[in-house]
Amino acid sequence: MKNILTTILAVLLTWSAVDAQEKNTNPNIVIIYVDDLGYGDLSCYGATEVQTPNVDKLAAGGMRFTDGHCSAATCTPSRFSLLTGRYAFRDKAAILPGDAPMLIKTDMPTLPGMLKEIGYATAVVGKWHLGLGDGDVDWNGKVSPGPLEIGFDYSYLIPATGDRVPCVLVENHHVVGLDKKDPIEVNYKNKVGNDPTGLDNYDLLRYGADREHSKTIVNGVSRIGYMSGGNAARWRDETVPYQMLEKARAFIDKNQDKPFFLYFAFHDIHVPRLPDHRFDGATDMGVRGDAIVQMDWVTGQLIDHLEELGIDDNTLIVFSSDNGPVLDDGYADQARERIGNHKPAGPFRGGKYSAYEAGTRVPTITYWPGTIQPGTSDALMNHIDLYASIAALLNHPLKEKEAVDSENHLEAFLGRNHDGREVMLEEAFSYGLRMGNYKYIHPSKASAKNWINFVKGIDSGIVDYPELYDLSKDKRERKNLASENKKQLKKMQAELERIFNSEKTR
Ligand code: NG6
Ligand code: CA
Repeated sequence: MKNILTTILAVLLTWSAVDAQEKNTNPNIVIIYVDDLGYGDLSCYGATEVQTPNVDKLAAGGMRFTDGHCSAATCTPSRFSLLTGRYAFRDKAAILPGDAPMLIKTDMPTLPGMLKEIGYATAVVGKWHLGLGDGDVDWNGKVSPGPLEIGFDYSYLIPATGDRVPCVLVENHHVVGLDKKDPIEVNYKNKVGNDPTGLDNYDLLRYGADREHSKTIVNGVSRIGYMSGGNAARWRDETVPYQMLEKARAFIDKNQDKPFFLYFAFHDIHVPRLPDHRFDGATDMGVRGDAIVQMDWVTGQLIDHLEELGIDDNTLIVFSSDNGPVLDDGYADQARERIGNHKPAGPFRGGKYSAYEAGTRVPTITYWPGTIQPGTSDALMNHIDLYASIAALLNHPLKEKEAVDSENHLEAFLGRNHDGREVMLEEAFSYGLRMGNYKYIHPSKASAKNWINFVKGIDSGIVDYPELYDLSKDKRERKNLASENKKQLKKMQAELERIFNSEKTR
């Protein structure tokens, strides 16, 4: 009798497993989002001073885009657009302080929310920088709202950036490893507690820093903002990549039998650049180059893991970056001095913060063995379109107010055509607009101009006259055609105006 029952049970279990497999044929989706990685920072995009064999493997086996863009030249707006399919200007998304409230409202449709609705297990592991809490976040209690309130089932986060307090990791709703007897206090205006700051204790620092980055010292590096307490929970920058990798692997393991969405948001190669010592000297460029190699290694570990589980051919990987490159971003880490022959922005003008091409034109690769045929595409692509394109892949209709700026370019993302966008906004401290190979930059009086031009040493694209370039002849945006091609200029100005005044519906 017992044997018969066991057999029946075994048959039932097998049936339900087969049933589950049949239901779950949707591909896994992994977005690997590097921080501040420039167009020229990978060997598959022409770098010679650093080798990135793991990302190169994605490029060689997938589609490598030469005109792929994040939506903005800084982090918060790019991530906002990636997850919501909305241009950042609509919701005034700009670089956030580390104690900012959650930027994505909980009733706003999101990419993870859509995927969850379709039956995906969803996770974000890595840098968040989209705000947490509703205005007075309680780091010692429940940190909410956050990713779990906008469609993620699991989150493991650097709350803002590596250079901003609080320097603790947040898993789901709680700070990891917090000793309640040593509560965290965060203040972006006034000093709290007795921790040394960079301003007063220069001798304790591993790197010199600008004034903004000279507040509370954590792990030998002064940060933006003050914090006290939470000593047991404070991160060690060198270990964070391994912790992220472990959490990502665990999420994949747990959900390998059903479709999952993993948004893996690297902290590398943002400042402070503190790669683990095993990568010391991996390049001749110092920590910025070594952080690229670390990022490449972690990417390789993720790919290996998918292969080991035998799910790589049912997984779409999108690899890209949240904005263009920067060398000196607040710390004296020798990135500028040791750059040598390396060209972080490749052939393009500008970099992070800039309205010129290098602000948003970043490495962009899609990889899906067996489905995407290897190749290179010059289609005009933008991360903001992943939302509508993934919806199309899954035959999921979008609602009227969902992802209003996201266009379906699935065929181009999969390399089946090279059509891409006809018109594209590039958001920075000023605005750029692409129309085919024409590039327009809108006049601006943004006050960030001197800071970007002279402190960061990056051409900001903040100019008080209109600029027009023909990228087919002038990749580096050198010859301003605004006065000789008035017709094109007017057309693009009118289009920009139309975008700014457009309704927030599809
Ligand atoms: C800037 C920081 C910079 C970096 C950036 C955000 C100063 C002077 N500079 O305000 O170091 O943290 O914000 O970078 O504060 S991003 O990649 O997250 O957009
Ligand atoms: Ca960034």
